[in-house]
Amino acid sequence: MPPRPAPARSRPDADAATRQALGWLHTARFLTTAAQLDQLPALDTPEIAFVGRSNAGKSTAINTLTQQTQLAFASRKPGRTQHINLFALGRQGQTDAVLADLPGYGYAAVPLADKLRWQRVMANYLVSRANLRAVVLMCDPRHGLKELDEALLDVIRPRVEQGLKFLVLLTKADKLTRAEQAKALSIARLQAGGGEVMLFSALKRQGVEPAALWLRALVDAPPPVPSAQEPA
Ligand SMILES: Nc1nc2c(ncn2[C@@H]2O[C@H](COP(=O)(O)OP(=O)(O)OP(=O)(O)O)[C@@H](O)[C@H]2O)c(=O)[nH]1
Ligand SMILES: [Mg+2]
Repeated sequence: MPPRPAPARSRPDADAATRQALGWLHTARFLTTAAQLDQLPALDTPEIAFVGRSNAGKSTAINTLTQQTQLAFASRKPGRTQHINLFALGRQGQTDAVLADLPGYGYAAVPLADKLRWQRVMANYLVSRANLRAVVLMCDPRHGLKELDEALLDVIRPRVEQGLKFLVLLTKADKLTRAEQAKALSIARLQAGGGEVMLFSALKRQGVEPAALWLRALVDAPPPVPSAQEPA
C-alpha cells in the first residue's frame, strides 16, 4: 500500500498565500486520460507536467499536493501510470490550470520497443504541447538525476529559455538523514542548471507548502511571450 498522505491541516502559521495555494490545489478533479498525444484535448489553460523515472513518486506527489487520497493512481509496482492523466484546477467549476501526470520512464522490466515509444511520445509532448507552462521533474535523491532525466532536461532547455519553468522535486526525502538531504539538494542544484530544486516527502508532508506556492505563482504570473512574436 502506498503511504497515505497526511490529512490537510490548516496550520496556524501557514500564511494566507500558502492557504490560498493549498485550497486552490485541493480543487483538483479528473479531467481526461490519453494513451497518446493526439488524444489530448487542445487547451489554452496553463499545464504543469509531472515527469520522472518510474516509481519516483509523481502520482503520490500529485495526491499530496492536492490533498486527495486517490486522484492519481500511485503504486508500489513501477509502471503503474500508463496514460497521460489530466487534472483540472480552479474554483467554481472554472479551470485555470491543468496538472498532467505522465507515465514514468526507465523501468527496467518494460520491453525496449515500448520504452523507446514512450520516450518519443514524451519528448513530443514536452516540445509540442502549446499550453505547457511548467515541468516538475520528480527524482528519488537516493538515485539522483540519471541519464534519462538529463536527456529530458536537454529536451526542454530551448523552451526553458523561452519562459517554460521547471522544478526538480527530490522525492521520498523521509528516507534520507538531514545531512543526506542537504547533500542531495546541493548536487541536484548543480545538475539542474538554474532550475528550482526542493526536497519533498509525501509521507512527512515536507516541501508541500513551498511546492504549492511555486505552482500557484506560475498561474498568477503573466504568460511568457513567445520570442518569435511580432511586436504589435
Ligand atoms: N517513503 C516514501 N515513499 C513514497 C513517497 N512518495 C511515493 N512513495 C512510494 O513510492 C512508490 C511509487 O510511488 P508513485 O507515486 O506510484 O510513483 P510514480 O512516479 O507515479 O510511478 P509510475 O507511475 O510507475 O511512473 C509507492 O510505493 C509510493 O508509496 C514518499 O514521499 N515517501
Ligand atoms: Mg504514477
